[in-house]
Amino acid sequence: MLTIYSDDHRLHHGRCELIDGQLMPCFEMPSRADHVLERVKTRELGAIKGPADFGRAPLLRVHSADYLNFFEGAWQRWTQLGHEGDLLPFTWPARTLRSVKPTGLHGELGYYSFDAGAPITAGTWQAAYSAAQVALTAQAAIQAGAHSAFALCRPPGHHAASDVMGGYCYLNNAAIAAQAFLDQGRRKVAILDVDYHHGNGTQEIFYQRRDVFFASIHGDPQAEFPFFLGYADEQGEGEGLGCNVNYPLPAGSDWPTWSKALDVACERIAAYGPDVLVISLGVDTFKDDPISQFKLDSPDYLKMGERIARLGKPTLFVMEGGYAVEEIGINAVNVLEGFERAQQEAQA
Ligand code: Q9C
Ligand code: ZN
Repeated sequence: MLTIYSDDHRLHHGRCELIDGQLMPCFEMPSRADHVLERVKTRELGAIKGPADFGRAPLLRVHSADYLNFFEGAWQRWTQLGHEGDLLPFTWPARTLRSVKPTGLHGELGYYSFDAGAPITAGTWQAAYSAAQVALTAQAAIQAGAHSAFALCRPPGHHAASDVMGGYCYLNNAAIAAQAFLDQGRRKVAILDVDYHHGNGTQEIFYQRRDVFFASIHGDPQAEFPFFLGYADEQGEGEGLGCNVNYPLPAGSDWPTWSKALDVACERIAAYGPDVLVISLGVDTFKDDPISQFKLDSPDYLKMGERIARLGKPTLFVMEGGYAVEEIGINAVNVLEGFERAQQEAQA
């Protein structure tokens, strides 16, 4: 399987995040991608290539122009105000306030974010821009005939909505790639989000659409981030009604429980009949993940890849979360190897 990767991810290195009342070093750190890349190499998964540059146009198909302009320019505004630490939001237009867009930097940042988990640093825009190009380059390989490809994206993307950042995410790499498939002639795309957290950004982007089916298996938002989206009764709206499906699972869920949800999700995807599949590949479902509560073990990821392969669709894997840094490479690449093994057996 081809892997697309860019060193630009290193340009994004947030300093800290607030966890249980403590400022902690960001869990979403550069070594995550390093470990995945290392495992891709040692397992000889396939060629590793850098991204092409498709420009801003495919990003604008998913994100608003004002959001992209704000994100790109925020760091310079922050340094012009004399600051050098990470730029972090701390006030949001919650229910009792108005969703006006203030002109000052902090007001605008609150308008364009939903939590304090997405710090903007000097290189964040460039890293996120390159991650989107990584996803688009892997998408282009599938469009050119490859059956699968792996976009080793960092920072991740599935919490980023059309004009809101948060949850370590800025640009929705999976959504940008899915939209590119449609813009290049595919009629129906399914996105399966296996990250531990609900893909609220991806859901929002496609909620009223019937050309994209979104399925997510995740920690129950009653008790887990992002708390305010990801419930089982969210089924899509208007034309998109029936094209969104959430599988919230309780803390402690292990492979027997998790894989039942995967089977049901795969059946729904098969019934939808997509031309192509995009996997939001988070491996924070791992038993030793420091911020998550599921109990998947490393061999389970092979089975996950096998089940996905049985859908028989061209498949783009897009890296999302996973914070057990030592095991993130094993777990992510296990999904890809399980997929390839099942795929080769099906062909033989
Ligand atoms: N007490 C992704 O996996 N906050 N984002 C966690 C834990 C945010 C995760 C706080 C988690 C975001 C892409
Ligand atoms: Zn996650």
